[in-house]
Formats: sequence, C-alpha cells, structure tokens
Amino acid sequence: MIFRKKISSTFVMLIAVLRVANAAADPTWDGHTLRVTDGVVSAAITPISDDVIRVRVAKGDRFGRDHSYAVVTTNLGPIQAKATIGPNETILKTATLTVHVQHHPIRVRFANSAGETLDADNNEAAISFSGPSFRVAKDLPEDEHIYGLGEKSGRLDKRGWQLGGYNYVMWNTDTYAWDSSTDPLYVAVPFYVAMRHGQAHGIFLDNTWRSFFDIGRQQRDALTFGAEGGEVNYYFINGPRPKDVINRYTQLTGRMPMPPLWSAGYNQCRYSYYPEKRVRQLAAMFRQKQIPADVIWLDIHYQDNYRPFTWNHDRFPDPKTMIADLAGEGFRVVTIVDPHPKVEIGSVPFDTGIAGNYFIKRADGSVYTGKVWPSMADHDPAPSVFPDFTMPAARQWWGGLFKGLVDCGVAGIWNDMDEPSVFVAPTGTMALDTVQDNEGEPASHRELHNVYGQLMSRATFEGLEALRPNQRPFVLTRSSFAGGQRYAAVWTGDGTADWASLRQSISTLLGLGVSGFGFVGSDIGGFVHPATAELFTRWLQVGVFNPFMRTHTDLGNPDKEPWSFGSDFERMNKEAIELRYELLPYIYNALHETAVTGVPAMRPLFVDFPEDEAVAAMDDEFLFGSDLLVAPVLWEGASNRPVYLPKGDWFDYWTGEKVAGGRTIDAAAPLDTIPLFVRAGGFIFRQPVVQHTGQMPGNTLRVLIAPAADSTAAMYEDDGISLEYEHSDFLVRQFHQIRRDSGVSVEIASVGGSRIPAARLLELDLWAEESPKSVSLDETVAGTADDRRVLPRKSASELSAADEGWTWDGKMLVVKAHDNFGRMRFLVEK
Ligand code: MIG
Repeated sequence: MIFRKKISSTFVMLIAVLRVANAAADPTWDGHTLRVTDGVVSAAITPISDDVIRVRVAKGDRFGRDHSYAVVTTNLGPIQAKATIGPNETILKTATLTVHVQHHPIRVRFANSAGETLDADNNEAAISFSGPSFRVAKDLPEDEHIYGLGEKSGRLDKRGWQLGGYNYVMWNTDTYAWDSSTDPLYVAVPFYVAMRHGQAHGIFLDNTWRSFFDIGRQQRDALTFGAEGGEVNYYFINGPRPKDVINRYTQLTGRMPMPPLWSAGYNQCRYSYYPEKRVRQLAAMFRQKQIPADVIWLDIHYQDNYRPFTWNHDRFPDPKTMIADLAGEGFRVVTIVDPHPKVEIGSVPFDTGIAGNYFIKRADGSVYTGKVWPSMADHDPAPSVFPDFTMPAARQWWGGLFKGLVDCGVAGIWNDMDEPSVFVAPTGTMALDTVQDNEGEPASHRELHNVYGQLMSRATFEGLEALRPNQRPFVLTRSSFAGGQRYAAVWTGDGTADWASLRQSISTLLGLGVSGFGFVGSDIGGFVHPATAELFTRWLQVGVFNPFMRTHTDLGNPDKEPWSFGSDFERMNKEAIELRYELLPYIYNALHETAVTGVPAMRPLFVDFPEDEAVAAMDDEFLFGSDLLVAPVLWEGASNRPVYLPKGDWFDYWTGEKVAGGRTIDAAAPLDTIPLFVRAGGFIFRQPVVQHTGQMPGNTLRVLIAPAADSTAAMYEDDGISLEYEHSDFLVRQFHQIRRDSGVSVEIASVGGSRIPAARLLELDLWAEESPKSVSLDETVAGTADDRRVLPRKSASELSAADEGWTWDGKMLVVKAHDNFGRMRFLVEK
C-alpha cells in the first residue's frame, strides 16, 4: 500500500522540518490566479467561473505541464473574482463562492454566499505528498452523501457502502464476472458529487494516474483522495442543485453528442452471431414475430482469427450484400473492433502502424507485444501490438483503418478490451513501464493506463466522423475516463446473470450518469451464465429504461433472444420492447437533454428531489427524464414491490390512478408489468409501435399529459442521423397545460429550430373522470375565441380511422388533429 493508513507523527515532523528549510513567499494575485507557497507545497488557485474553482498543488514550486485528456474548456463564461490577501489568509470571492485560503500551512475551504462551508480541507491531514504520490483530506460531515466516481459496484451513496468496504480505486480493469464488491471496474471517473441538506457540490480530480477515494473508511469524518503520481489538480464545482453540479462538470469535460436515433432502439447481441445465415435468420425472426429491433451486433467471430479490421470470409462471404439486405429490413450492423492488431508482417494495421511508429514501446524502445485475442487464434496465433492513442497522429491513423468496415455499410463500432486488457500478464494489462507519446511529452503506462479506452474511443469516433461526414458516429466502449462521454456510449462489461447483478446494474448505471456518462446500459439478462426466463424478462423491463438498450450473452450460453424462453415470456418480452418503441420520442427527448445539459436520462431520484432525505440513497428505483419514475421488479418471484414516491402527486402510468407522494406504496407488478409513475404535470411523448426507427417519420405523435394546474415541457426532434441539427434542422416545441374548474387548455408552440417533420397526426391523451362538453382547436397566431374550431366527438373505433376528433372511454380523453408543427391551442371544456 502506497498510501499510509494514518499520517504518522514522523511524517508530520518531516513536514515541519521542511517548512523551516524552505522560506515561503508572499501570496500573489494577478487577477486570475492566487499563488501561495508555504515552503513545502505551492498552490495555484484559479476561479474559472463564479461556480468552478480550480486548485493545483505541487511539491516545492514545480508545476508540470498544464494538460488534460478530460477537460475540454476552462473558459466557462464571465467571472468576477476578487482576492483580499491578509496576513494569514486570503479571501477569494466570486459572485457565488468564497474561498478561504490559509497560507501556513496551506488549507482551502469553500463556502457559499450565505457563509456555509461546502467543502474544507481537513485541518490535520489536508494536503500531503509522499514520494511521487499525494493525498488530499477533506472534512466529511456525518450527514453528507457522496455519489458518482464513474462505473462502480456497490450502492449509489458511496459513503454508506464505503463504511463497510474499502477504498474506491481508479484503475481500468477487465473484470469478468464482476459483482457488487468488485473494484475497480472498466471506467475511471475521479469525480464525485457531495450532497448535504439538499445542497450539492462536486470535486473533480483531473489526474489520470491510479487514484483512490477513501470515503470515511480510515477516518469516519474524512474523505481522502489521492493518486500515485502527478499533481494535485482538482476542480471544486458549485451547486446548489445536483443538476447544477452535473451541468458544470460536463461543461468542463464535455457532453455526449446526439446519438443516432437507431442506437436508442433495441440492440440484439451475443458472443457471437455467425455465420451470415444465422444473422439473416435472426433478423427475419424479429420481423416475422413483429418484435421491434434496430441493431444486430457482430462479436469477435466475424473476424478472421480475431484480427481487427478483417472478415472471416467462410462465415461472411459477402458482408456488404448482407448488410445492404439487412438495411432493407430496417436493421443496422455494429461490429466489434479491439485495440490489438496481430504481429503480422504483410497485414495493413501492423505494417502501417510500424511504419508510422504508432505502437506503444517498452522502456528499452522496442515495440511492446502482449497476448490477447490473436494469440488465441486456431490458425497461426501470434501476440499483438497496441496503438498509442495518446499520439494524435496514431489516433488519426487508427480512425482511417475503419474505411473498409464503413465501406461495407457497418453502422457503428464496438470497442472492447480497451482497459487495455492483456491475457497472461500478471497485472491483466500491459507492462507499466511501457512508454507512450502523451501528446508530445512521453510518459509511462502507469500515468496513461486510465485514458487508454477513452482515447481509443476518441480515435474511433473521430475516424467515423471523418469517413462519414455529416453522419453521427456511434461508438460503444467498455473502458473510458472522465470526459469519454464525448466519444462513446458505455456498457458495464461482463456482469453475471443473477438477480444480485440485476440490482447492481441499476446503481452502477446511475453512478455513471451522475459522472457525466449518460448513454449507458448493461448486458440485458446478464453476460456470464445463462439467464432464467424470469430474470431475462425482468432485466429486459429494466433495459427499456436504460439509455442504451442491448441484450448480450457469453460464448457457450444458450441463445438469449426475446423468444428464447417460450411463448408466455415471448409475449411479455415483446411488450417490453414495444414499450421502448412507444416511448422513443420521450426517450430521445431525454437523451437530448443529456446532450445539452449533461443531466442523464436515467438518473437517481436525488437529482430531481435533493431536498427529500428519503431518496438520498435510493437506488432500486430511478427517474427516466424528469417525468417518469421507474420502479422495476428486482427480486425473483416478486409480483409486487414497495415504491417510494417523492412529495407531490403521481399518476400510475398504466391506470391513470392518482397517487399521493411523500410515502411508500405497494405497487402490483405481475411478471408482465413494470411499475411506472408519471409526475403530476408530466408530458410523455409517445408514438404507436414501429418495428424499427426508420418507420418513425410520419408516425402519430401521442402526448400523454398528467394533470397539474399549470405545467410545461419541451420536446426536441431532428432527423435522427445527420449533424444538420447543428445548423438549425431541428424542432423544439413547448407544451403547456393549464387547468381551471372550467376545463383544460393545452397550448403548443414551436420555440426553436426550423425543421418541418414529415406530415403526421397529433394525439393528446388526458386522463379524465368525466366526459368533456366540447373540445376545440385554435390554430391561428392571434388566437381569439372566434378562431376556435370545434372538434367532432367520435367513438373510439371511428377516431382510430379519423384524422380529427375526440373520444372518451370513461377514463381517458383522446384528442386527435393534424400536427401543424406551429401553434396549436386545444381547449377542453367541462
Ligand atoms: O475476452 O468479444 O466484455 O462483451 O462478448 C472476452 C468477446 C472479450 C469481453 C466483452 C464481451 C464480449 C467478449 N469480450
């Protein structure tokens, strides 16, 4: 263990001796950065916005290169910062924060404008260095909750878990059959959100070395983080709401770009689908059974002896024709590409990589080789070389290698093994003293290990972007680092097909979401071992509300398709996937919110209800978007479950029944039912079921509106595939309901973009206990009473065949009209 269990008294004495030996200089403030040295360490504290303060601390006074793979900009807008340098302390003030910097020894404390301390260095331990490593100790109040830290096992509230556990470690690792106590996993994000009394802030340690976070374990009232090398380089991020913290963190590290719409559909994978005939049969089965699906995934067996960028032509004689035929059926194909070309003179990746000097080197300068998949090949096995993705030219070269796959029509790329994973090596990864370019300042794998996957997915993303201009790249990666949300969706690797892993998948995905990764999912049904029918169905129901929805299973397991478990289960599985497609306009809208604000679609309740202490640690139910609360069944044999509803009114999605929140209810949940609740005033954007996303244009937009006195929501849409939305080819519409005793009005207005979608009908679904007297529509800009058109009342079957009118079935009022994509005002009179 590199980090001491306790700061020993000798260590403290050593600091005292050093302090005497080095004279400290007076603090300086140049209008941007406060510089302080206490003789042992130097600190540079820079407010980069009113709500984000950067803290750098180095041993002595030597700061290294200012460089980051995570941060995209520190230009976060206008800022007014003032420093008042006193004899013992400098007070730095922005519009919203006060930073107290003690000079001797250096201690930092952040307070809000009301003077409440948000984060403070632990007075005793604070900042210390030991050899190349450092640690920072913060006070951890008894009632503070800690979230995030990327892809983690255990519970949502890291603190609760930590008390019985261990340090959280950041070191990307291939963890086959991981469970709720495995750490670290595949993705490192040294960022956490702290919340106390409903007030949130965040700390992002921008350091790629192996790092650790000790949350009240060694010392109940201290949160300690540190790394094996590099500088103390962290950002304090202000709230006060959790959404503010996530928003600012993703302003700093970037947000996921709009994904292609098809990738938000249903994805079917296994290890591995082959040969071509099998793939065609699979596609045909979906269409024949009318179970919606958009994507079929090809795992490593499509390749020739596991060599990246090849096809096994015995299994896939004509991939281009196969992919074109599948496209005709509305399917896309995603193929896996791992980071380990085979050592093989005469093969393009190896030859061009050697020629360009793009592979990682051993400490002695020779090319590093390691055994991964190509060494397991039946034919002519050989070790692999590893592209150095920290070299910009190597990233560009790697991106260009996708040309063959893109020319075949492959729609997206799946990056696996990019921790990187190396077989046979004792560490499971490459030698730590291998050397990488590090964007011009060579460094060891020890420093760069954690960014391997992030930079591989970056190279893949940028390659696809260049090869298919004006189309959104789609990349899925197993490994990543802070900021990796800019390049790829993430799945949680090789979990197990058991109920504990299903439960675990939720807190892990919620934690990823809080950590900036909003486009995430777990292997539906679990990866390791076969799934039981019941487990698969329940997992699929959870998967409907994973931002990224993909079924996958391990080599050797029986098939895991929606129809693999008999006809009863097939019906329920079909219903779950149909629900995904019905909700796609809402899901896509929530993904857009992530792209714009960083706030994940699948999110913990505390994000929207920070003031409700009851939800602070809740991770067996969650929100999808702001208006849906999802309480999936996570226990074998259960046919009901307790559901906590935060304060306010909720509506049962299935029955429309109004349920008062602020309490726990018992929800019925037979095997074909997912307990789902709509927040009062919520707007759920839906459509009739389609078989794939290609069928969406022209489909009716169905808007379910949960009652409230006054509520609004915005809905975003675009072409789902190109980058034209960056040039205003999108449409944002504002929906506004107002309820009075006399009735309800629903007003729709276009508030952004210039897109006119394909002609379609618009349907409003309103729960109503009595039949309205009349329903009218005003489509004029001015909107006086005279402009209203009364819509005809119809029977349900008449309405389903008609373009305009309304019907009431005793519970639900359904109103239909042509969508004019502009202003529409519906008036329902009681
Ligand atoms: O060494 O490509 O997590 O999803 O099916 C195993 C084969 C490599 C691990 C991935 C898994 C994938 C499998 N891969």
